[in-house]
Amino acid sequence: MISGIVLPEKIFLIVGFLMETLPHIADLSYFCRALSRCWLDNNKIILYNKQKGKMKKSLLQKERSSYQPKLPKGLQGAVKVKEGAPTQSVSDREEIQKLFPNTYGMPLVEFVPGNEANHEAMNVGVILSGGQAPGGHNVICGIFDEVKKLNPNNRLYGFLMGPGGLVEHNYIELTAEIIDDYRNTGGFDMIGSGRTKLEEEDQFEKGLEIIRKLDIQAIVIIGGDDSNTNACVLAEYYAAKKCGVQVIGCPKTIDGDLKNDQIETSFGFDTATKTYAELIGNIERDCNSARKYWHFIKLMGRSASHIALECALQCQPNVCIVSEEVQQKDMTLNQIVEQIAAAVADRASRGMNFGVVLIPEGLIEFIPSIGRMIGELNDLLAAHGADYKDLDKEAQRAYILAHLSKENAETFATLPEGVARQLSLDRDPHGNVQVSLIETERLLSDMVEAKLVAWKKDGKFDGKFAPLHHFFGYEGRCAAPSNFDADYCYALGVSAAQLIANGKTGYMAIVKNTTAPTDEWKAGGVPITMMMNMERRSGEMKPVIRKALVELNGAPFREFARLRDEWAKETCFIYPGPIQYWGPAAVCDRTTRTLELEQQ
Ligand code: FBP
Repeated sequence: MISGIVLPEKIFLIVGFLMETLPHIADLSYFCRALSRCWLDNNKIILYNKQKGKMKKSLLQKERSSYQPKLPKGLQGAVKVKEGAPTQSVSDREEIQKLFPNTYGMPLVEFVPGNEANHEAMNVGVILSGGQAPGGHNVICGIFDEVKKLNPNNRLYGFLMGPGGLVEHNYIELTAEIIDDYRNTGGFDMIGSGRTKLEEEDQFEKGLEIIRKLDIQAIVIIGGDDSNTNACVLAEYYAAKKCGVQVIGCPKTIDGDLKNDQIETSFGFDTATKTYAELIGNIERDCNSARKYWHFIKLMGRSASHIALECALQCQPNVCIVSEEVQQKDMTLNQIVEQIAAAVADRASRGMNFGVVLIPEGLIEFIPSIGRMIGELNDLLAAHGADYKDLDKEAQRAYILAHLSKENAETFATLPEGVARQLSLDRDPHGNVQVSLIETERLLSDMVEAKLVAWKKDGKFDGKFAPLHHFFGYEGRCAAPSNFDADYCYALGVSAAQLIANGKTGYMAIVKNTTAPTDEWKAGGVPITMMMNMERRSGEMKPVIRKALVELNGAPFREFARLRDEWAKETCFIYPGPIQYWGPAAVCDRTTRTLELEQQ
């Protein structure tokens, strides 16, 4: 294998090996283990360098790499911990406490300026989990810079392709050279991501093997609600076994649904919504120029409608459906269709045969009758998935119709076949329906069209309806982080490193007061158990972090509800344009409308 390696890499391999083994020259077994480890590690880095060598950086990427994220005062120099009162979970307190006896009830933590102190050397591992979100690389850069600042001998290991990397022992050491390549960039490609669910004891034990081997003191899991729930379970497991391994979480997801009294926003939401808003604004302008199409735009957000709502506030489309409202008003699919068709017909009556409709990706599960049906289907697939999987398409449909209750079977039967099929496919490893695969935008526009044809016959519609379809999701998940996300993520990384240095486990890194100037942000940590409650997952009650849905009495929704009738009647489009990285702070450092309105 060595013959294929170029000279500097050979030198790297040999020097690394000698540094590792010389102090232990008398111990033959250690010597052999170290030889194989050096060999594997270096080959991974060689592979990484080869791949990197083929990719060129854009001009923006080059310029942007020198951006120095701004830090809150409490994290700028030496740091001291200020502890608050003990905490309680948001509900189901007894059950959660019983399940997490070692990590329940810990206090909130805030970092404030302190005095310099000596820190023993420590190694840290980091994992990116779940869907990509802009800023993930900056979290890792923040962890790296802070652990090196605490002690230059500290090492940071990145587990590859998500939590699976920990279990399968796939990792690289993150060196300054690697880190510098990814500063302020979007994507998770520094170490990759995955959706492996860490929940089984043998996974924890496999993880422990590599943690011991690399002498890792703490693992940081950067993920959404499900991944942070797993981080908490892992923290409890290692604490119960007194392994001396800390686990820290970081709040990530473009969906914006990992937020509560302690977490103001999940990272990535800011950049992703600004990216979608740019695209929606461009479509609105095209729409207002040609005046002949209705654009149906589905937006990511597996459950909550935060993304759709934020984009609506930024772009003022003619219609935006909010799943949480549909659920609360107990609306049927037909009522949603009528609402959109009414807007189309009204605008047509005033000569405007064009418009823009935003649809949240998770809508289908929030239509109460369909939601109930999916709930039963989830339990059915969890219990009988094995027999069901081997059947062909037709037999699967028949199986479901035969096993669902009468009401739910009727709902299933009324759905277009493609949609019903998508709902009966495999769940992701966390038991979620893969809603990004369901073409809700097409389903709705087809049904609106059918309704308009009927209304035309009745003389209730006199216009044209030419729909176009779009789905914006993956377009925004790896965008170059906005200044907000670049700063926020870096501060989260630094906080995570500080939580580790201060001996915390089962905590999530947090940064608050984020609508104030960065200097005034407050960094710290929240015990993950504080955000938990019991929910039904794959047929069983499980402790999970409560997902934050759009609150209909919250300021963002109320603002939308105040304005939406006018947006439907008139053309009130706003064209936000692309994210700006340099220029006036009012443009470059602006947060989301959601955060502005919530923090007002
Ligand atoms: P996370 O919750 O892991 O952050 O991912 C959210 C999300 O981007 C959803 O908006 C979307 O439904 C889903 O991921 C898509 O998943 P995948 O990347 O596996 O296609």
